[in-house]
Amino acid sequence: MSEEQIKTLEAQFEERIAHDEKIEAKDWMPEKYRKTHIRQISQHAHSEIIGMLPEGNWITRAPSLRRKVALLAKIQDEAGHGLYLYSACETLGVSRDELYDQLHSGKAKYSSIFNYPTITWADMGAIGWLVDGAAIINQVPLCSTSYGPYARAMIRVCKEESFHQRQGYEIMVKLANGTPEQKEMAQDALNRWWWPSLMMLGPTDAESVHTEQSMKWKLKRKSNDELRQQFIDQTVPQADLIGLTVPDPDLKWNEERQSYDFGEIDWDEFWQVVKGHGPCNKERMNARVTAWEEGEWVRDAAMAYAEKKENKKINKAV
Ligand code: BYC
Repeated sequence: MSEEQIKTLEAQFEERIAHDEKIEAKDWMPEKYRKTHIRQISQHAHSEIIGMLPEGNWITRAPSLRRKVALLAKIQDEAGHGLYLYSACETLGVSRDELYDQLHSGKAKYSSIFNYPTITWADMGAIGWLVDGAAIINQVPLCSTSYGPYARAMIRVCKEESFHQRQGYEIMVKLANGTPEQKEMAQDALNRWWWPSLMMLGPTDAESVHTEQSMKWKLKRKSNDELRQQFIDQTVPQADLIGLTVPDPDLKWNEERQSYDFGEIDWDEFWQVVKGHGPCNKERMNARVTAWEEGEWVRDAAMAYAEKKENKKINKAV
């Protein structure tokens, strides 16, 4: 293709983005747009898959049958989210095997939040309330992202995430209204998950390398700092309502801005976790790679069965 032709296609592409038209898999798109989407969608898919592990740790120890069923369903939803997202990513011309390989070799990123331990039952409440809460705030704008397959996957994901958030908050409400020990457990979980949840929304706008371009392409519809502020403003009143204290001495309602001012985030901790040095990075990767290797016979058996069925069909047709 000549340079002139590419320029024309680029101009048409920008025009479509400006008119909020969805870009579909078979449409022409700039190579950088395709690569940026593969990066973000695959990181998102990996986060859903690795995100099952901290909660999976509590399935056998859920305090009642009702809690166990709800937790199992939530984790299963996350597996589903990972699969929709891998499928959306594949429409951009990358294979599922390549994506898994990037995750298992440690080349691909996944959300920092899943590298923290889940040490009490209250952590199941805190994850649903705070982590899924932050995820919804980040993902609702993604429902109107410019790439069609990603936007459509996000609509379904968001519907399920809002149940997850309520499930988590309900656990926190119960614990906060329980015995002093239970309330203390809820407060301890909030203390440990609050700051990592703020970090999960990504580096500050000043530090974010991709935001500017991603906003132009309408991949991102809001910046990391805007989403973080929205999360804080939404979540602090929820903590107040159940008598828990957000662990930030600098948190203060700002009458003028009609928003909360908040304390300094420890960005060194964030980057350490992103670089693989968080409390559970190694444990998460080991668990994932082991599950993948030990599941090989299941994949092989499914493939053998599918091939056998296919051969039968062909033989019948002949
Ligand atoms: N953790 O320029 P920036 C869930 C990286 S799953 C690790 O701001 P961008 C759930 C970033 O990748 C939730 N790395 O990037 C599941 C970039 O590095 P690369 C996951 C992070 O993309 C189970 C560099 O830092 N949600 O909901 O414009 C149970 C510079 O950042 C993180 C999604 O994935 C992080 N937290 O903005 C419960 C949503 N933050 O790629 C819940 C989709 C940044 O250049 N993703 N980095 O090597 C997004 O919206 C955006 O990718 C982000 C980051 C806001 C996360």
